[in-house]
Amino acid sequence: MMKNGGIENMCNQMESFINEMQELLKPDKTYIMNGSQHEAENLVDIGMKSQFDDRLVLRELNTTKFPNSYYHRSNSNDVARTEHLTFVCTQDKNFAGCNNNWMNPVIATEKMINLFKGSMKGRTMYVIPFIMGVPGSQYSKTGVQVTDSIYVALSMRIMSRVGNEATTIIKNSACFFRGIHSVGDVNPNRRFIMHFPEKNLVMSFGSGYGGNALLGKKCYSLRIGSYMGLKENWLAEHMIIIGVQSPDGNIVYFLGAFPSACGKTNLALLEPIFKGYKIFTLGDDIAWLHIGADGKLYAINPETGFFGVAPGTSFKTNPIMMRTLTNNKFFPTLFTNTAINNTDNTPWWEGLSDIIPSNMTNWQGYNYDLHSCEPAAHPNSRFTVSIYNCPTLSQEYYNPNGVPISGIIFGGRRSDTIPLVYEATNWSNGVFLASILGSETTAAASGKVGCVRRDPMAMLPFCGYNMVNYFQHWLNIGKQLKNIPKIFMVNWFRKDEQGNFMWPGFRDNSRILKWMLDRINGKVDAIETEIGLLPIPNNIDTDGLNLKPGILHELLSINKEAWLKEILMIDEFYKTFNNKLPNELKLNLQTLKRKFQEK
Ligand code: GTP
Ligand code: SPV
Ligand code: MN
Repeated sequence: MMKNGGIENMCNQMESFINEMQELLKPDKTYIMNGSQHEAENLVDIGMKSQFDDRLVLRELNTTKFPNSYYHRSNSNDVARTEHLTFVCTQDKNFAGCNNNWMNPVIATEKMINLFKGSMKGRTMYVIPFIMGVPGSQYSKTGVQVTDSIYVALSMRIMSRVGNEATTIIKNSACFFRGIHSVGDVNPNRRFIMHFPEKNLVMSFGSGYGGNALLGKKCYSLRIGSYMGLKENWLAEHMIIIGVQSPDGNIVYFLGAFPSACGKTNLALLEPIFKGYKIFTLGDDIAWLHIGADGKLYAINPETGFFGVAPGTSFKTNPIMMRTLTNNKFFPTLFTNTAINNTDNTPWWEGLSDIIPSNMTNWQGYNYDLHSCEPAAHPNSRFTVSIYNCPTLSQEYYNPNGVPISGIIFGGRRSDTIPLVYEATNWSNGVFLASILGSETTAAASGKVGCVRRDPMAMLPFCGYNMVNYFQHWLNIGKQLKNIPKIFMVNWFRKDEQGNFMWPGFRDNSRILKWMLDRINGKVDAIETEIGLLPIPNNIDTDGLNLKPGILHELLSINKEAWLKEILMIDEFYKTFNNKLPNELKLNLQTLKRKFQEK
Protein backbone atom coordinates (compact mmCIF):
# COMPACT_ATOMS: atom_id res chain seq x y z
CA MET A 1 0.00 0.00 0.00
CA MET A 2 1.40 3.36 -0.99
CA LYS A 3 0.64 6.22 1.36
CA ASN A 4 1.13 9.58 -0.26
CA GLY A 5 2.29 12.32 2.09
CA GLY A 6 0.88 15.03 -0.16
CA ILE A 7 0.97 15.51 -3.89
CA GLU A 8 -1.76 13.74 -5.83
CA ASN A 9 -0.36 13.87 -9.36
CA MET A 10 2.79 11.92 -8.88
CA CYS A 11 5.20 12.51 -11.69
CA ASN A 12 5.92 9.67 -14.10
CA GLN A 13 9.65 9.30 -13.64
CA MET A 14 9.46 9.51 -9.90
CA GLU A 15 6.54 7.11 -9.82
CA SER A 16 8.37 4.52 -11.87
CA PHE A 17 11.44 4.87 -9.63
CA ILE A 18 9.24 4.24 -6.59
CA ASN A 19 7.60 1.23 -8.23
CA GLU A 20 10.98 -0.18 -9.15
CA MET A 21 12.17 0.29 -5.57
CA GLN A 22 9.07 -1.42 -4.16
CA GLU A 23 9.73 -4.35 -6.46
CA LEU A 24 13.36 -4.60 -5.37
CA LEU A 25 13.21 -3.75 -1.68
CA LYS A 26 9.78 -5.23 -0.84
CA PRO A 27 8.88 -2.79 1.94
CA ASP A 28 5.68 -3.38 3.91
CA LYS A 29 4.74 0.26 3.48
CA THR A 30 5.84 3.19 1.37
CA TYR A 31 5.66 6.75 2.58
CA ILE A 32 6.41 9.73 0.33
CA MET A 33 7.65 12.69 2.31
CA ASN A 34 5.85 16.01 1.93
CA GLY A 35 7.98 18.21 4.18
CA SER A 36 5.15 19.31 6.50
CA GLN A 37 5.50 20.15 10.17
CA HIS A 38 3.02 17.39 10.95
CA GLU A 39 5.21 14.90 9.12
CA ALA A 40 8.24 15.77 11.29
CA GLU A 41 6.21 15.29 14.46
CA ASN A 42 4.89 12.01 13.17
CA LEU A 43 8.32 10.67 12.24
CA VAL A 44 9.75 11.68 15.62
CA ASP A 45 6.82 9.94 17.27
CA ILE A 46 7.42 6.73 15.35
CA GLY A 47 11.17 7.00 16.05
CA MET A 48 10.53 7.23 19.79
CA LYS A 49 8.39 4.10 19.69
CA SER A 50 10.52 1.94 17.41
CA GLN A 51 13.55 -0.17 18.05
CA PHE A 52 16.28 -0.91 15.56
CA ASP A 53 19.33 -3.01 16.29
CA ASP A 54 18.07 -3.50 19.90
CA ARG A 55 17.98 0.22 20.62
CA LEU A 56 15.29 2.88 20.60
CA VAL A 57 15.75 4.91 17.42
CA LEU A 58 15.09 8.23 19.17
CA ARG A 59 14.83 9.44 22.75
CA GLU A 60 13.58 12.87 23.70
CA LEU A 61 16.06 15.16 25.49
CA ASN A 62 15.40 17.80 28.17
CA THR A 63 12.58 19.87 26.66
CA THR A 64 13.57 23.10 28.43
CA LYS A 65 17.32 23.07 27.85
CA PHE A 66 17.21 21.41 24.40
CA PRO A 67 13.70 21.92 23.01
CA ASN A 68 12.57 19.59 20.21
CA SER A 69 15.85 17.62 20.42
CA TYR A 70 16.31 13.87 20.20
CA TYR A 71 19.06 11.43 20.97
CA HIS A 72 20.15 8.66 18.64
CA ARG A 73 22.72 6.00 19.40
CA SER A 74 24.09 4.05 16.46
CA ASN A 75 25.66 0.66 16.25
CA SER A 76 29.23 1.03 17.53
CA ASN A 77 30.52 -0.33 14.22
CA ASP A 78 28.79 2.51 12.37
CA VAL A 79 30.10 5.81 13.70
CA ALA A 80 32.07 7.35 10.79
CA ARG A 81 32.49 7.37 7.05
CA THR A 82 34.03 4.20 5.69
CA GLU A 83 36.29 5.27 2.85
CA HIS A 84 37.51 1.74 2.09
CA LEU A 85 33.90 0.69 1.40
CA THR A 86 33.17 3.70 -0.82
CA PHE A 87 33.46 3.19 -4.58
CA VAL A 88 33.19 5.18 -7.77
CA CYS A 89 31.85 2.92 -10.50
CA THR A 90 32.56 4.44 -13.90
CA GLN A 91 32.86 2.54 -17.20
CA ASP A 92 36.52 3.49 -17.42
CA LYS A 93 38.64 2.73 -14.35
CA ASN A 94 41.11 5.46 -15.21
CA PHE A 95 38.31 8.03 -15.08
CA ALA A 96 37.87 7.38 -11.35
CA GLY A 97 41.61 7.75 -10.76
CA CYS A 98 43.87 6.36 -8.05
CA ASN A 99 42.15 8.65 -5.52
CA ASN A 100 39.02 6.45 -5.66
CA ASN A 101 38.22 2.80 -5.09
CA TRP A 102 36.78 1.60 -8.37
CA MET A 103 34.46 -1.23 -9.29
CA ASN A 104 33.07 -2.21 -12.67
CA PRO A 105 29.54 -0.74 -12.77
CA VAL A 106 27.93 -4.00 -13.91
CA ILE A 107 29.55 -6.00 -11.12
CA ALA A 108 28.82 -3.27 -8.57
CA THR A 109 25.17 -3.09 -9.61
CA GLU A 110 24.75 -6.84 -9.34
CA LYS A 111 26.41 -6.89 -5.93
CA MET A 112 24.16 -4.13 -4.66
CA ILE A 113 20.95 -5.57 -6.13
CA ASN A 114 21.70 -8.81 -4.27
CA LEU A 115 22.09 -6.91 -1.01
CA PHE A 116 19.01 -4.76 -1.59
CA LYS A 117 16.70 -7.63 -2.63
CA GLY A 118 13.88 -7.70 -0.08
CA SER A 119 15.94 -5.74 2.45
CA MET A 120 12.94 -3.63 3.47
CA LYS A 121 10.63 -6.55 4.28
CA GLY A 122 8.77 -5.66 7.47
CA ARG A 123 9.93 -2.06 7.18
CA THR A 124 8.61 1.21 5.75
CA MET A 125 10.29 2.70 2.72
CA TYR A 126 10.59 6.46 3.09
CA VAL A 127 10.72 8.27 -0.24
CA ILE A 128 12.61 11.54 0.11
CA PRO A 129 12.27 14.07 -2.72
CA PHE A 130 14.82 16.83 -2.13
CA ILE A 131 16.34 20.00 -3.57
CA MET A 132 19.97 20.95 -3.04
CA GLY A 133 20.14 24.75 -3.28
CA VAL A 134 17.53 27.50 -3.40
CA PRO A 135 14.41 26.33 -5.28
CA GLY A 136 14.29 27.89 -8.72
CA SER A 137 17.99 28.81 -8.70
CA GLN A 138 19.90 28.04 -11.90
CA TYR A 139 22.40 26.27 -9.65
CA SER A 140 20.08 24.04 -7.62
CA LYS A 141 19.66 20.30 -8.25
CA THR A 142 17.03 17.75 -7.32
CA GLY A 143 17.06 14.18 -6.15
CA VAL A 144 15.02 11.35 -4.71
CA GLN A 145 16.38 9.05 -2.02
CA VAL A 146 14.66 6.00 -0.63
CA THR A 147 15.60 4.73 2.82
CA ASP A 148 14.33 2.41 5.52
CA SER A 149 15.77 4.52 8.36
CA ILE A 150 13.61 7.07 10.18
CA TYR A 151 16.82 8.64 11.49
CA VAL A 152 18.08 9.12 7.93
CA ALA A 153 14.69 10.43 6.75
CA LEU A 154 14.58 12.97 9.58
CA SER A 155 18.21 13.96 9.04
CA MET A 156 17.62 14.50 5.32
CA ARG A 157 14.73 16.83 6.21
CA ILE A 158 17.15 18.93 8.25
CA MET A 159 20.01 18.89 5.76
CA SER A 160 18.12 19.56 2.51
CA ARG A 161 14.82 20.93 1.21
CA VAL A 162 12.60 17.86 1.40
CA GLY A 163 8.96 17.63 0.37
CA ASN A 164 6.26 18.68 -2.07
CA GLU A 165 8.21 21.58 -3.53
CA ALA A 166 10.91 19.14 -4.60
CA THR A 167 8.33 16.70 -5.97
CA THR A 168 6.77 19.48 -8.03
CA ILE A 169 10.13 20.39 -9.60
CA ILE A 170 11.05 16.75 -10.20
CA LYS A 171 7.67 16.19 -11.86
CA ASN A 172 8.26 14.79 -15.32
CA SER A 173 11.95 15.57 -15.13
CA ALA A 174 14.12 12.61 -16.03
CA CYS A 175 17.41 14.01 -14.81
CA PHE A 176 17.03 13.93 -11.05
CA PHE A 177 19.54 12.12 -8.85
CA ARG A 178 18.48 8.71 -7.53
CA GLY A 179 19.68 7.44 -4.17
CA ILE A 180 18.95 3.95 -2.91
CA HIS A 181 19.67 3.40 0.75
CA SER A 182 18.99 0.61 3.22
CA VAL A 183 20.63 0.11 6.60
CA GLY A 184 20.25 -3.64 6.09
CA ASP A 185 21.58 -5.33 9.21
CA VAL A 186 24.36 -2.74 9.78
CA ASN A 187 26.98 -5.35 9.08
CA PRO A 188 30.34 -3.90 7.99
CA ASN A 189 30.90 -6.99 5.85
CA ARG A 190 27.80 -6.12 3.88
CA ARG A 191 28.40 -2.36 3.71
CA PHE A 192 29.06 -0.53 0.45
CA ILE A 193 28.61 3.02 -0.77
CA MET A 194 28.61 2.81 -4.56
CA HIS A 195 28.58 5.85 -6.82
CA PHE A 196 27.52 5.72 -10.46
CA PRO A 197 28.27 9.26 -11.73
CA GLU A 198 27.33 8.38 -15.31
CA LYS A 199 23.86 7.37 -14.09
CA ASN A 200 23.40 10.11 -11.49
CA LEU A 201 22.87 7.28 -9.01
CA VAL A 202 24.16 6.17 -5.61
CA MET A 203 23.51 2.85 -3.89
CA SER A 204 24.35 2.68 -0.20
CA PHE A 205 23.84 -0.39 1.97
CA GLY A 206 24.60 -1.31 5.56
CA SER A 207 25.28 2.04 7.26
CA GLY A 208 23.12 4.73 8.81
CA TYR A 209 26.02 7.16 9.36
CA GLY A 210 25.76 10.70 7.91
CA GLY A 211 28.18 10.74 5.01
CA ASN A 212 27.37 7.12 4.14
CA ALA A 213 23.60 7.43 4.37
CA LEU A 214 22.39 11.03 3.85
CA LEU A 215 22.93 10.67 0.15
CA GLY A 216 22.25 14.34 -0.67
CA LYS A 217 25.37 15.28 1.25
CA LYS A 218 28.82 13.89 0.40
CA CYS A 219 27.59 11.30 -2.14
CA TYR A 220 25.52 13.62 -4.30
CA SER A 221 26.69 17.15 -3.51
CA LEU A 222 30.39 16.27 -3.69
CA ARG A 223 31.18 12.98 -5.46
CA ILE A 224 28.44 13.11 -8.10
CA GLY A 225 28.48 16.93 -7.88
CA SER A 226 32.19 17.19 -8.70
CA TYR A 227 31.58 14.97 -11.73
CA MET A 228 28.71 17.21 -12.87
CA GLY A 229 30.94 20.23 -12.23
CA LEU A 230 33.62 18.81 -14.52
CA LYS A 231 31.06 18.29 -17.30
CA GLU A 232 29.30 21.64 -16.75
CA ASN A 233 32.25 23.91 -15.90
CA TRP A 234 31.74 24.47 -12.17
CA LEU A 235 33.20 23.14 -8.92
CA ALA A 236 31.61 21.16 -6.07
CA GLU A 237 33.79 21.70 -2.99
CA HIS A 238 34.18 20.64 0.65
CA MET A 239 34.02 24.25 1.79
CA ILE A 240 32.40 26.70 4.13
CA ILE A 241 31.06 30.04 2.92
CA ILE A 242 31.23 33.10 5.18
CA GLY A 243 30.80 36.84 4.88
CA VAL A 244 33.24 38.89 6.97
CA GLN A 245 31.96 42.37 7.79
CA SER A 246 34.43 45.06 8.83
CA PRO A 247 33.54 48.14 10.89
CA ASP A 248 32.86 50.18 7.73
CA GLY A 249 29.97 47.81 6.98
CA ASN A 250 31.62 46.23 3.94
CA ILE A 251 31.19 42.46 3.64
CA VAL A 252 33.82 40.27 1.98
CA TYR A 253 32.99 36.64 1.19
CA PHE A 254 35.38 33.78 1.84
CA LEU A 255 35.44 30.06 1.15
CA GLY A 256 37.25 27.71 3.52
CA ALA A 257 38.29 24.12 2.83
CA PHE A 258 39.55 21.95 5.68
CA PRO A 259 39.53 18.14 5.83
CA SER A 260 36.86 16.44 7.94
CA ALA A 261 36.93 17.44 11.61
CA CYS A 262 39.54 20.15 11.00
CA GLY A 263 37.54 23.27 11.82
CA LYS A 264 35.07 24.19 9.07
CA THR A 265 31.94 24.41 11.21
CA ASN A 266 33.78 26.36 13.88
CA LEU A 267 35.09 28.89 11.37
CA ALA A 268 31.69 29.15 9.68
CA LEU A 269 29.99 30.16 12.94
CA LEU A 270 32.82 32.22 14.36
CA GLU A 271 32.12 35.12 16.67
CA PRO A 272 35.01 37.55 16.03
CA ILE A 273 37.09 38.67 18.96
CA PHE A 274 37.02 42.29 17.72
CA LYS A 275 34.26 44.82 18.14
CA GLY A 276 32.81 46.09 14.87
CA TYR A 277 33.58 42.89 12.96
CA LYS A 278 30.91 40.31 12.24
CA ILE A 279 30.84 36.98 10.49
CA PHE A 280 27.78 35.92 8.54
CA THR A 281 27.30 32.21 7.99
CA LEU A 282 26.27 30.80 4.61
CA GLY A 283 27.50 27.22 4.80
CA ASP A 284 29.70 24.93 6.90
CA ASP A 285 30.54 21.94 4.69
CA ILE A 286 29.69 22.12 1.00
CA ALA A 287 29.91 24.88 -1.60
CA TRP A 288 29.00 24.83 -5.28
CA LEU A 289 31.08 27.35 -7.20
CA HIS A 290 30.15 28.94 -10.51
CA ILE A 291 31.61 31.63 -12.68
CA GLY A 292 29.14 34.51 -12.77
CA ALA A 293 28.31 36.63 -15.81
CA ASP A 294 30.69 39.28 -14.41
CA GLY A 295 33.58 36.80 -14.35
CA LYS A 296 33.65 36.54 -10.56
CA LEU A 297 33.52 33.27 -8.64
CA TYR A 298 30.12 32.78 -6.97
CA ALA A 299 29.26 30.29 -4.22
CA ILE A 300 26.05 28.72 -2.98
CA ASN A 301 25.52 26.30 -0.13
CA PRO A 302 23.29 23.47 -1.38
CA GLU A 303 22.48 22.32 2.18
CA THR A 304 20.02 23.55 4.82
CA GLY A 305 21.61 22.20 7.99
CA PHE A 306 24.77 21.44 9.92
CA PHE A 307 25.97 17.90 10.60
CA GLY A 308 28.55 19.05 13.10
CA VAL A 309 31.18 17.47 15.32
CA ALA A 310 30.03 17.69 18.97
CA PRO A 311 33.31 17.29 20.94
CA GLY A 312 35.05 20.61 21.47
CA THR A 313 31.86 22.66 21.00
CA SER A 314 31.14 24.95 23.97
CA PHE A 315 30.03 28.47 24.88
CA LYS A 316 33.70 29.37 25.07
CA THR A 317 34.84 27.90 21.74
CA ASN A 318 31.69 28.30 19.65
CA PRO A 319 28.94 30.35 21.32
CA ILE A 320 27.03 30.75 18.05
CA MET A 321 26.71 26.98 17.62
CA MET A 322 25.60 26.60 21.24
CA ARG A 323 22.86 29.16 20.54
CA THR A 324 21.97 27.40 17.28
CA LEU A 325 21.55 24.12 19.16
CA THR A 326 19.16 25.59 21.70
CA ASN A 327 17.26 27.82 19.28
CA ASN A 328 14.98 25.23 17.73
CA LYS A 329 12.33 26.65 15.50
CA PHE A 330 10.78 24.27 13.01
CA PHE A 331 13.05 21.26 12.74
CA PRO A 332 13.85 18.68 15.39
CA THR A 333 17.58 18.60 16.28
CA LEU A 334 19.32 15.24 16.52
CA PHE A 335 22.30 14.31 18.72
CA THR A 336 24.11 11.13 17.72
CA ASN A 337 26.56 9.12 19.84
CA THR A 338 27.17 11.84 22.43
CA ALA A 339 27.06 10.90 26.11
CA ILE A 340 23.96 11.65 28.18
CA ASN A 341 24.07 13.58 31.43
CA ASN A 342 21.47 11.65 33.40
CA THR A 343 20.99 14.38 35.99
CA ASP A 344 19.08 16.53 33.54
CA ASN A 345 18.77 14.35 30.41
CA THR A 346 20.99 16.58 28.28
CA PRO A 347 23.63 15.59 25.73
CA TRP A 348 27.25 15.88 26.86
CA TRP A 349 30.59 15.64 25.10
CA GLU A 350 34.24 16.26 25.86
CA GLY A 351 34.91 19.99 25.94
CA LEU A 352 31.30 21.05 26.60
CA SER A 353 32.07 21.87 30.24
CA ASP A 354 35.21 21.91 32.35
CA ILE A 355 33.55 19.76 34.98
CA ILE A 356 32.66 16.26 33.87
CA PRO A 357 29.15 15.37 35.06
CA SER A 358 29.19 12.55 37.57
CA ASN A 359 26.14 10.61 36.41
CA MET A 360 26.49 9.88 32.74
CA THR A 361 25.72 7.22 30.19
CA ASN A 362 28.47 6.93 27.59
CA TRP A 363 27.93 6.84 23.83
CA GLN A 364 27.65 3.07 23.90
CA GLY A 365 24.90 3.06 26.50
CA TYR A 366 26.94 2.12 29.59
CA ASN A 367 27.40 4.01 32.85
CA TYR A 368 30.36 6.29 32.42
CA ASP A 369 33.21 5.73 34.83
CA LEU A 370 34.72 9.12 35.71
CA HIS A 371 38.15 7.51 36.04
CA SER A 372 37.97 6.00 32.57
CA CYS A 373 40.60 7.08 30.03
CA GLU A 374 38.01 6.62 27.29
CA PRO A 375 35.87 9.58 26.25
CA ALA A 376 32.20 9.57 27.26
CA ALA A 377 31.06 10.80 23.86
CA HIS A 378 32.36 9.23 20.66
CA PRO A 379 35.07 11.52 19.16
CA ASN A 380 32.94 11.69 16.02
CA SER A 381 29.64 12.22 17.85
CA ARG A 382 27.56 14.79 16.01
CA PHE A 383 24.51 17.01 15.99
CA THR A 384 22.18 17.50 13.04
CA VAL A 385 20.62 20.93 13.26
CA SER A 386 18.77 23.27 10.91
CA ILE A 387 20.71 26.21 9.44
CA TYR A 388 17.61 28.36 10.06
CA ASN A 389 18.36 28.17 13.80
CA CYS A 390 21.68 29.91 13.26
CA PRO A 391 21.59 33.49 14.60
CA THR A 392 24.37 34.59 12.22
CA LEU A 393 22.75 33.17 9.05
CA SER A 394 23.43 35.58 6.17
CA GLN A 395 20.51 37.07 4.22
CA GLU A 396 22.56 36.18 1.14
CA TYR A 397 22.11 32.49 1.98
CA TYR A 398 18.81 32.80 0.12
CA ASN A 399 20.35 34.48 -2.93
CA PRO A 400 19.81 32.06 -5.84
CA ASN A 401 22.97 33.35 -7.55
CA GLY A 402 25.20 32.96 -4.50
CA VAL A 403 27.82 35.37 -3.20
CA PRO A 404 30.97 36.67 -4.95
CA ILE A 405 34.15 35.26 -3.45
CA SER A 406 37.24 37.36 -2.63
CA GLY A 407 39.31 34.86 -0.64
CA ILE A 408 39.74 31.09 -0.43
CA ILE A 409 41.25 29.54 2.70
CA PHE A 410 42.75 26.05 2.78
CA GLY A 411 43.82 24.48 6.05
CA GLY A 412 44.89 21.20 7.55
CA ARG A 413 45.59 19.75 10.98
CA ARG A 414 49.37 19.80 11.31
CA SER A 415 51.27 19.64 14.59
CA ASP A 416 54.43 20.90 12.89
CA THR A 417 55.99 22.49 9.78
CA ILE A 418 53.03 24.44 8.39
CA PRO A 419 52.84 28.12 9.46
CA LEU A 420 49.75 29.70 11.00
CA VAL A 421 48.98 31.52 7.76
CA TYR A 422 50.51 32.30 4.38
CA GLU A 423 49.29 33.44 1.02
CA ALA A 424 49.72 32.04 -2.47
CA THR A 425 51.43 34.27 -5.01
CA ASN A 426 48.75 33.69 -7.67
CA TRP A 427 45.95 31.28 -8.66
CA SER A 428 48.25 28.63 -10.12
CA ASN A 429 50.45 28.71 -7.00
CA GLY A 430 47.28 28.56 -4.86
CA VAL A 431 46.03 25.48 -6.71
CA PHE A 432 49.47 23.94 -6.16
CA LEU A 433 49.46 24.71 -2.43
CA ALA A 434 45.92 23.30 -2.15
CA SER A 435 46.97 20.20 -4.10
CA ILE A 436 49.70 19.44 -1.53
CA LEU A 437 47.49 20.13 1.51
CA GLY A 438 48.37 17.64 4.24
CA SER A 439 46.41 16.85 7.36
CA GLU A 440 46.43 14.40 10.25
CA THR A 441 43.57 11.91 9.95
CA THR A 442 40.61 12.31 12.34
CA ALA A 443 37.74 10.26 13.77
CA ALA A 444 35.40 11.47 10.99
CA ALA A 445 36.54 8.50 8.91
CA SER A 446 37.17 4.99 10.19
CA GLY A 447 40.83 4.02 10.43
CA LYS A 448 43.91 5.25 12.24
CA VAL A 449 43.73 8.78 13.69
CA GLY A 450 46.65 11.26 13.60
CA CYS A 451 48.59 10.14 10.50
CA VAL A 452 49.56 12.87 8.05
CA ARG A 453 48.06 12.25 4.64
CA ARG A 454 47.79 14.46 1.57
CA ASP A 455 44.24 15.66 1.18
CA PRO A 456 44.18 17.99 -1.83
CA MET A 457 41.59 20.77 -1.44
CA ALA A 458 40.22 18.66 1.49
CA MET A 459 38.58 16.65 -1.31
CA LEU A 460 40.56 13.40 -1.31
CA PRO A 461 37.59 11.32 -0.04
CA PHE A 462 35.03 13.29 -2.05
CA CYS A 463 36.32 13.92 -5.56
CA GLY A 464 34.21 11.68 -7.81
CA TYR A 465 36.81 11.42 -10.58
CA ASN A 466 40.54 11.33 -11.28
CA MET A 467 42.29 13.97 -9.17
CA VAL A 468 44.68 14.77 -12.02
CA ASN A 469 41.73 16.02 -14.06
CA TYR A 470 40.36 17.75 -10.98
CA PHE A 471 43.56 19.80 -10.60
CA GLN A 472 43.41 20.73 -14.28
CA HIS A 473 39.77 21.73 -13.84
CA TRP A 474 40.76 24.05 -10.97
CA LEU A 475 43.47 25.62 -13.13
CA ASN A 476 41.00 26.02 -16.01
CA ILE A 477 38.41 27.72 -13.80
CA GLY A 478 41.09 30.22 -12.70
CA LYS A 479 41.86 31.06 -16.31
CA GLN A 480 38.22 32.00 -16.87
CA LEU A 481 37.92 34.27 -13.82
CA LYS A 482 38.14 38.04 -14.14
CA ASN A 483 38.51 38.75 -10.42
CA ILE A 484 40.78 36.10 -9.00
CA PRO A 485 40.20 35.40 -5.31
CA LYS A 486 43.29 35.44 -3.10
CA ILE A 487 44.25 31.99 -1.83
CA PHE A 488 45.43 31.52 1.77
CA MET A 489 46.79 28.51 3.65
CA VAL A 490 46.25 28.21 7.41
CA ASN A 491 47.13 25.83 10.22
CA TRP A 492 45.39 26.31 13.59
CA PHE A 493 46.85 23.09 14.97
CA ARG A 494 50.62 23.55 15.55
CA LYS A 495 51.75 21.91 18.79
CA ASP A 496 54.64 22.60 21.16
CA GLU A 497 56.99 19.97 22.58
CA GLN A 498 54.52 19.20 25.38
CA GLY A 499 51.83 18.49 22.80
CA ASN A 500 49.78 21.61 23.54
CA PHE A 501 48.26 23.71 20.78
CA MET A 502 50.44 26.80 20.28
CA TRP A 503 47.68 28.93 18.79
CA PRO A 504 44.48 29.43 20.82
CA GLY A 505 42.33 28.95 17.70
CA PHE A 506 38.55 29.23 17.58
CA ARG A 507 37.47 32.87 18.12
CA ASP A 508 41.09 34.04 17.91
CA ASN A 509 41.14 32.82 14.31
CA SER A 510 39.30 36.08 13.55
CA ARG A 511 42.70 37.76 13.98
CA ILE A 512 43.89 35.86 10.92
CA LEU A 513 40.72 36.67 8.97
CA LYS A 514 41.35 40.33 9.76
CA TRP A 515 44.84 40.08 8.24
CA MET A 516 43.35 38.42 5.15
CA LEU A 517 40.85 41.28 4.84
CA ASP A 518 43.74 43.74 5.03
CA ARG A 519 45.54 41.83 2.29
CA ILE A 520 42.44 41.76 0.09
CA ASN A 521 41.93 45.48 0.65
CA GLY A 522 45.59 46.17 -0.13
CA LYS A 523 46.22 47.65 3.31
CA VAL A 524 49.28 45.63 4.32
CA ASP A 525 52.37 44.21 2.67
CA ALA A 526 53.60 40.63 3.08
CA ILE A 527 56.99 38.96 3.14
CA GLU A 528 58.02 36.92 0.13
CA THR A 529 59.37 33.55 1.24
CA GLU A 530 60.17 30.14 -0.24
CA ILE A 531 56.63 28.90 0.38
CA GLY A 532 54.61 32.03 -0.42
CA LEU A 533 53.69 35.34 1.20
CA LEU A 534 53.93 35.44 4.99
CA PRO A 535 52.50 38.14 7.26
CA ILE A 536 54.73 40.76 8.82
CA PRO A 537 54.10 39.68 12.44
CA ASN A 538 53.15 43.22 13.47
CA ASN A 539 50.28 43.15 11.00
CA ILE A 540 48.51 40.41 12.95
CA ASP A 541 46.30 42.08 15.53
CA THR A 542 47.32 40.53 18.86
CA ASP A 543 45.47 43.03 21.03
CA GLY A 544 44.28 41.19 24.15
CA LEU A 545 45.92 37.96 23.06
CA ASN A 546 47.82 36.17 25.76
CA LEU A 547 50.59 34.51 23.76
CA LYS A 548 53.94 33.77 25.35
CA PRO A 549 56.77 35.83 23.81
CA GLY A 550 58.20 34.32 20.65
CA ILE A 551 55.23 32.08 19.92
CA LEU A 552 53.73 34.17 17.12
CA HIS A 553 57.16 34.47 15.58
CA GLU A 554 57.57 30.70 15.71
CA LEU A 555 54.10 30.14 14.25
CA LEU A 556 55.08 32.35 11.33
CA SER A 557 58.52 30.91 10.73
CA ILE A 558 59.74 28.42 8.14
CA ASN A 559 61.90 25.55 9.33
CA LYS A 560 64.07 24.51 6.39
CA GLU A 561 64.72 21.00 7.69
CA ALA A 562 61.03 20.34 8.27
CA TRP A 563 60.18 21.68 4.82
CA LEU A 564 62.76 19.49 3.14
CA LYS A 565 61.03 16.50 4.75
CA GLU A 566 57.68 17.91 3.66
CA ILE A 567 58.93 18.19 0.08
CA LEU A 568 59.95 14.52 0.15
CA MET A 569 56.40 13.62 1.16
CA ILE A 570 54.98 15.85 -1.57
CA ASP A 571 57.29 14.18 -4.08
CA GLU A 572 56.05 10.76 -3.01
CA PHE A 573 52.46 11.94 -3.29
CA TYR A 574 52.96 13.50 -6.71
CA LYS A 575 54.58 10.25 -7.91
CA THR A 576 51.31 8.40 -7.27
CA PHE A 577 49.87 10.30 -10.25
CA ASN A 578 52.31 8.60 -12.67
CA ASN A 579 53.61 11.77 -14.22
CA LYS A 580 50.11 12.75 -15.38
CA LEU A 581 49.90 15.92 -13.30
CA PRO A 582 49.36 19.27 -15.04
CA ASN A 583 52.67 20.93 -15.89
CA GLU A 584 51.73 24.02 -13.94
CA LEU A 585 51.74 21.99 -10.74
CA LYS A 586 55.03 20.24 -11.53
CA LEU A 587 56.63 23.61 -12.23
CA ASN A 588 55.35 24.96 -8.91
CA LEU A 589 56.94 22.03 -7.11
CA GLN A 590 60.23 22.57 -8.94
CA THR A 591 60.19 26.24 -7.95
CA LEU A 592 59.53 25.34 -4.33
CA LYS A 593 62.47 22.91 -4.34
CA ARG A 594 64.76 25.40 -6.04
CA LYS A 595 63.96 28.12 -3.54
CA PHE A 596 64.91 25.88 -0.63
CA GLN A 597 68.12 24.84 -2.38
CA GLU A 598 69.02 28.50 -2.88
CA LYS A 599 68.35 29.32 0.76
P1 GTP B 1 33.42 17.92 9.34
O1 GTP B 1 32.03 18.17 9.78
O2 GTP B 1 33.89 16.56 9.64
O3 GTP B 1 33.64 18.27 7.91
O4 GTP B 1 34.38 18.82 10.30
P2 GTP B 1 34.71 20.37 10.34
O5 GTP B 1 35.81 20.68 9.39
O6 GTP B 1 33.47 21.17 10.23
O7 GTP B 1 35.35 20.55 11.80
P3 GTP B 1 34.76 21.24 13.12
O8 GTP B 1 34.64 22.72 13.01
O9 GTP B 1 33.55 20.51 13.53
O10 GTP B 1 35.95 20.94 14.14
C1 GTP B 1 36.44 19.64 14.37
C2 GTP B 1 37.15 19.58 15.69
O11 GTP B 1 38.23 20.51 15.71
C3 GTP B 1 36.25 19.96 16.86
O12 GTP B 1 36.56 19.13 17.94
C4 GTP B 1 36.63 21.38 17.15
O13 GTP B 1 36.41 21.73 18.50
C5 GTP B 1 38.12 21.41 16.79
N1 GTP B 1 38.54 22.75 16.31
C6 GTP B 1 37.91 23.56 15.44
N2 GTP B 1 38.56 24.73 15.27
C7 GTP B 1 39.66 24.66 16.05
C8 GTP B 1 40.75 25.56 16.32
O14 GTP B 1 40.84 26.67 15.80
N3 GTP B 1 41.71 25.10 17.19
C9 GTP B 1 41.64 23.88 17.79
N4 GTP B 1 42.62 23.53 18.61
N5 GTP B 1 40.62 23.02 17.57
C10 GTP B 1 39.66 23.39 16.72
C1 SPV C 1 32.87 14.88 7.01
O1 SPV C 1 33.30 13.78 7.37
O2 SPV C 1 33.55 15.65 6.28
C2 SPV C 1 31.55 15.36 7.45
C3 SPV C 1 30.66 14.41 8.07
O3 SPV C 1 31.20 16.50 7.21
S1 SPV C 1 29.92 13.39 6.85
O4 SPV C 1 28.70 14.04 6.41
O5 SPV C 1 29.63 12.15 7.48
O6 SPV C 1 30.80 13.24 5.73
MN1 MN D 1 32.72 17.63 6.05
